[in-house]
Amino acid sequence: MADRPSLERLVKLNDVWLSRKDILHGVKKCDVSSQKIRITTDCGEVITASNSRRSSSARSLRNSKYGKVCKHCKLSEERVGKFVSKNFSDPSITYVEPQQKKSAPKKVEKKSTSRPVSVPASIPVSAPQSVSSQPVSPQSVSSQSVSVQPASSQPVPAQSAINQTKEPVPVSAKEKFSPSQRKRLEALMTHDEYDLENPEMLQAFAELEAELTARRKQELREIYENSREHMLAKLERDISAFLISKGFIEIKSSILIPEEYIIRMGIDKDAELSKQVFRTDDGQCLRPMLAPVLYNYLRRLDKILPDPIKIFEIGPCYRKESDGSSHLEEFTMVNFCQMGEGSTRENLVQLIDEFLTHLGIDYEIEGDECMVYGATLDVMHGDLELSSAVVGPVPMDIDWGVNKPWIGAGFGLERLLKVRHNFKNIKRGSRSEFYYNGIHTNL
Ligand code: ATP
Ligand code: 9VF
Ligand code: MG
Repeated sequence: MADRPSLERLVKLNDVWLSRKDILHGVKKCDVSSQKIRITTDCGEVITASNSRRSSSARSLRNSKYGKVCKHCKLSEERVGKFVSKNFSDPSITYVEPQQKKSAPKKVEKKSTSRPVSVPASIPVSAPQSVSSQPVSPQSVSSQSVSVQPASSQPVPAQSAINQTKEPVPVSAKEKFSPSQRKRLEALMTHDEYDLENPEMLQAFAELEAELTARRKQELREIYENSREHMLAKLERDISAFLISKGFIEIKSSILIPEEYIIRMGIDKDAELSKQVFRTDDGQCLRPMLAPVLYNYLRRLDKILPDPIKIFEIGPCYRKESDGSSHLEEFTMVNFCQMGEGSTRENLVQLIDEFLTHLGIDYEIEGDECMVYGATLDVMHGDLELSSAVVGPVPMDIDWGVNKPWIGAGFGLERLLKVRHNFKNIKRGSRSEFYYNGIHTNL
């Protein structure tokens, strides 16, 4: 096995490529990454394949068997002959791979045994398992350019074609779409454009998919033409401007915080929230909330700034709770708080009202309890909690060196987007490679 030439080497030796239909093409250009090989044929076709010695492409090139010669590549007889009659014991050709090239792909191949090399037939909607999301290590890139698989080259149309031919005339919508087709259509719909459960839905999958794909492409092109803003980033900017206009100072602190802050927030080791914390191996963790550092700011700024102190931070928070349509492992929180004069429940409610009126979001306030603060005012939109808000002081203030009354509220930005855009799943508005402003990116 060790002397089996890499696919890249086979292409370079042979100077030809065999398509899946066994058509022999001339090779004009060959780009290689650790995982993929991208061939530009003499006839102008661009083919991407798995860059593996064990791939079917490598086997075909080793075996020198082909069906037809591509008419458009205009291959000379000499070139075809060289391919057919090539002799692997030719002493002028060395099959020993350059050292660094040999070890890097080997590692990748090992990896590929535990996961499918080709993109699975069902289209990955949100699961980050697709091969193209694998990082490419710089050492393993063995030629000019890194071949990044464009989303459009995934075998979506091929699958549609297969389903189209296999699918019998539908009796009802329920029988009409396979689970993977349904998943694909749901991913493509930004709102309820079609009721897939309705038996009157007589359009074929391929037709529907094409229609939705065209709409989504058009929307992305319009965004590129006009606003070019990401909805999450824009919401952060809007909130930031609003709070600054209300006299709050903006803070940006570290996402990595000492693990000890979690304990000091009254979250003991056995608590649910403690189990949700992502910890590093050096006593730090990814912050699950903004309050600990805001406490430190309130304590310090109280010695410097006039009373009341009004501060806020907006940024990523992390909790191990990705289940459901309202929880993300990586979400964005805004926490605003005021300490000192005017820290009353009435002012807190008024501030929340101005905040959500500014954002155009309906809400109701409910009383709740939580382990960190005790009593909270939960801001709800239907069954969805948009925020927990608190009127201090609370006993743990002593542990943070804070000794004045305070009010504060923490909102999840992705939940605000979910409500504003009526998203079924919070992922549409989150940090993601699969959705841009709620639009599926694999089009
Ligand atoms: P829930 O009970 O819905 O899990 P929570 O009470 O644990 O939320 P808080 O600690 O009160 O959440 O955090 C304040 C706000 O941050 C929440 O009201 C919500 O808007 C948002 N938030 C919290 N956890 C998440 C998450 N995992 N994904 C998205 N947003 C979240
Ligand atoms: C209320 C939500 C303790 C005065 C520095 C800031 C608040 C909002 C809490 C958040 C949390 N608390 N997810 O605290 O404003 O901390 O649980 Si302060
Ligand atoms: Mg809460």
